[in-house]
Amino acid sequence: MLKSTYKLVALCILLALSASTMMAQTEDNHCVIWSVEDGGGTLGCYSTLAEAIRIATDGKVDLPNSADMNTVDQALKEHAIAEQVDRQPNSELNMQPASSTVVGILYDWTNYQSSNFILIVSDPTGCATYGWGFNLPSTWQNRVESARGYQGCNYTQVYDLLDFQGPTYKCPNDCSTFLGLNNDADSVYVWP
Ligand SMILES: [Ca+2]
Ligand SMILES: [Ca+2]
Repeated sequence: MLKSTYKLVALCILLALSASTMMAQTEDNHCVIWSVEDGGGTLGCYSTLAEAIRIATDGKVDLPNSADMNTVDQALKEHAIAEQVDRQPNSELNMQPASSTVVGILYDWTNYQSSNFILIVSDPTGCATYGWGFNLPSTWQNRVESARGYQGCNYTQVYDLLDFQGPTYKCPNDCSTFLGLNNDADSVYVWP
């Protein structure tokens, strides 16, 4: 009797563990993080790229959840141009900058495929004058393989270790592969 109770408890634990693993796999697909300069906090992970981008841009880039990578890429580029127009001296929106701006997207696989990690900053001018650093959380370390930059961020530099240390590779946009540092980066800098 005791033995079968143990078996039942073990089975329940196993089921609970596999359920949480499956949940983590579906929820961890599209994550959003602030730069080190902005405190480095996370805005969480979302089940679709469109939803993550909506959160990352305060709803300014609002696409259907079915939107693919290329649609999102195009919308972000158009949004960057619109933000530049907004900052013209005569614009009514000039006094209301976005509270978060996407400066880059990292991808789990080469050629901008699979899960992604969205880099945001509080400065709506993005990389207009300087670069931004990001320490990747443990679930995203040694994982990314390609990147695209936005808002004037023309280069992505990956580092093997946290805090921009260790072997590094600086890649111009669009960066379809980090070559020898694929699945190695723990921190990233985006540069003008
Ligand atoms: Ca990977
Ligand atoms: Ca590493």
